[in-house]
Amino acid sequence: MKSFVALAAGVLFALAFVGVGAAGHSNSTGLVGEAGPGFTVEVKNNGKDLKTIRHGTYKIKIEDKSAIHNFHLKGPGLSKKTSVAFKGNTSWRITLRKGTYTYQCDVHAATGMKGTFKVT
Ligand SMILES: [Cu+2]
Repeated sequence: MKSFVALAAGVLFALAFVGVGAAGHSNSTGLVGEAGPGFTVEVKNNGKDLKTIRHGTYKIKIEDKSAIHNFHLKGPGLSKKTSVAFKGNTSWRITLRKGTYTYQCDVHAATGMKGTFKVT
């Protein structure tokens, strides 16, 4: 009886853990690239501005919030972008290698609508 209680507690703990993980995912967990609606472009990881990240394969959600901007991510072995006219959400599977990656709006990069992060 004692071991059954322990087992049941373990299963409940595991279920609670999975539940928390799933809830976290719907709350912008992971990488998000955002362009617009103003003249801003950013990449966040779990809600914080991304500065550095380990190399590897990631899923990144792209939120292109304006038809006058696009979101372009480029760096070692990678160049992916939404079109300027596109407005909406999409997601990419990307492989990040060691180095520096730049994200920008191609139309307004020259006026500062860009940023970088490092991959270690
Ligand atoms: Cu722009």
